[in-house]
Order: sequence, then structure tokens, then C-alpha cells
Amino acid sequence: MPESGDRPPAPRESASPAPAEVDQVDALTTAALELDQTTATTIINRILRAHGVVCAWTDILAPALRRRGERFDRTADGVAAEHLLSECIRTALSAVIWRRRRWNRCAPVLLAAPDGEQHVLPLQALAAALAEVHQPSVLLGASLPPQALLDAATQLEPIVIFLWAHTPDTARRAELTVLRRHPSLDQTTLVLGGPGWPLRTAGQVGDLPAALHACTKPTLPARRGSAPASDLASSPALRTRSGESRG
Ligand code: B12
Repeated sequence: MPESGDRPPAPRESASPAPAEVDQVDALTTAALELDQTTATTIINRILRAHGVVCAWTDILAPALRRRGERFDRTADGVAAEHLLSECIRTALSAVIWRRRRWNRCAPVLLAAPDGEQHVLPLQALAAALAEVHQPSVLLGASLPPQALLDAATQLEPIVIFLWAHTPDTARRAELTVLRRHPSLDQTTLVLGGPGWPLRTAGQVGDLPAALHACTKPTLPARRGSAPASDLASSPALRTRSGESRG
């Protein structure tokens, strides 16, 4: 794909990864283990250019991260390799955001991770995928205190707030309630991503394509998995699995 092209390659249905993709996951994880930042970055940039953000993330970058995570789980080693891989992916996705941004005139999508949440690569992937379709976004990154999230939301009046929580500890119901009750956010859709949110929570999306859809078509009835902020915080699903409210 030409670097300055307007359209990313069309996302394709993701089945089991093709051999070429498995090779790229292998090459990337090997470069990370060898702490070879130049090779890892070169591979990631090439993959992003060739496949676009959605396919690159889904088929190669996320599997490579999962593989690093599994290894960390099993052996508690390779922490430096995990950091290196994360950093290379973060840098490459940021470059896509700045290269591809040509914002249209609609309100932005606000992307954030709640207080204590350091896992933000999926937010970065979503911001890059939004840039590819020229949807403006504001990426506030890791560990945003609740008051700062509210201040930013009321200042920007975003079309969507997307919150990523990787663990139940950072997925707090109280923050959703505050957003829901704020009068200037009644036109804002709240979309939730990450395994921290209880299963089947209203407004939850399970992967990058669904998140991209929910953030770019938030007002269409056909949207799946997203709900107005007012529906979300009152959802009984927003309780811990043991039945206690969070917050
Ligand atoms: C990279 C990474 C880090 C980096 C994050 C860097 C960054 N800038 O984001 C750093 C090094 C900072 C880090 C820190 C920690 N980490 Co960490 N980390 C990871 C790793 C390898 C990838 C995270 C990620 O981006 N996942 C996203 C994708 C790649 O994961 P996935 O499983 O495919 O995602 C699923 C869904 O989330 C969804 N999905 C995937 N992509 C997208 C995108 C969108 C938009 C949507 C909506 C959905 C979606 O589809 C998948 C299928 O369900 C994971 C391993 C893993 N499997 O996730 C561990 C992992 C999440 N970390 C873990 C841990 C324990 C930690 C630390 C506590 C380690 C420590 N002792 O310090 C800290 C916690 C910091 C904090 N307070 O938040 C555990 C979490 C276990 C748990 N459930 O509690 C994991 C699972 C590793 C493990 N196997 O133990 N981590």
C-alpha cells in the first residue's frame, strides 16, 4: 500500500492465520527476544503498510503480544523483550496516527484507560485505525484519573468515549455513572473494551473491528455492542462477577 494512500487495505475476515502471518509473528517475537529494536520496528512498519492497521493488529501484532504474554506467564522471563515489543508497536502505531490523520469535521472519539491501567496498546491500535478512516480522535493514554477523564469529556463533548480496562481492578462502575449523569454528555456513546469489564456488559466490544465500527457509526441502529452512556452505567451487568457493584 502506498504510504500516502487514502484508503487502508480493506479488512478481511480473519480465519486461522496464514503461514506467512505465522512467519511474521515468529520473526517479530524473535527480534523482540534478541532485543533487536531496529529489526522489530522494521517488521512492524512493513506489516502496517502492507496490511493496514486492523489486519496487522489482529493477525500479527496481537498474536505476537499474546505469545510474549504467555511466555511471561510460564517462565517469568523475557520482561525486557515484552517491553521492547510493546514499545516498538506503540511507536509504529503513533507514526500511523500522525501520518494518516486528515480529520473530517465530526466530533472526536476520546480514547482513555482508567486510573491504574497501563495496558494501552489496543487504544493505540484503535486510534491508528480511526486515523486511517479520518475519524478524529484524542488519545489520553494510560492511567487517567477519573476527574481528568470527566474534565476532558466535558471539554471535548466527544461522539464516543472508548475506555479500555485490562483487569477488573481498573474497570470501575463509578466512573461510568459519573459520565452517564453529566448533562453535556447525553449525546456521547460510551464504548468499553478489554477483558477487565464483566462479560456481556452493555457497550462492550470484543475486538478491534467491532471497536472501529462502534466508534465510527455510533448513532446507527445497526451498531452492535455499543449503547448510549445512559444505558450503560445502569446496566445490571456492570457488577462484579461476585455480584457486588464496583466503584
Ligand atoms: C504489553 C503488555 C504489558 C505492557 C503494556 C504496555 C502498553 N503500552 O500497553 C506493560 C509492560 C506496561 C505491562 C504491564 C503489566 N502487565 Co501486562 N501484558 C502485556 C501483554 C503482553 C499485551 C497486552 C495487550 O496489549 N493486549 C491486547 C491483546 C494483544 O491481547 P488479547 O489477549 O489478544 O486481547 C483480547 C481482547 O482484549 C480483544 N482485543 C484485542 N485487541 C483489541 C483491541 C480492541 C480495540 C478491542 C476492543 C479488543 C481487543 O481480543 C482478544 C481476545 O479476547 C499482555 C498479554 C495479553 N495476552 O494480553 C500482558 C498482561 C495483560 N499483563 C499482565 C500483567 C500481570 C501485568 C503487570 C501486573 C506486570 C507487573 N508485574 O508489573 C503490569 C500491570 C500494569 C498495570 N497496572 O496495568 C497479565 C494480566 C493478567 C491479569 N488478567 O490480571 C497479562 C495477561 C500477562 C500474563 N499472561 O500474565 N504489560
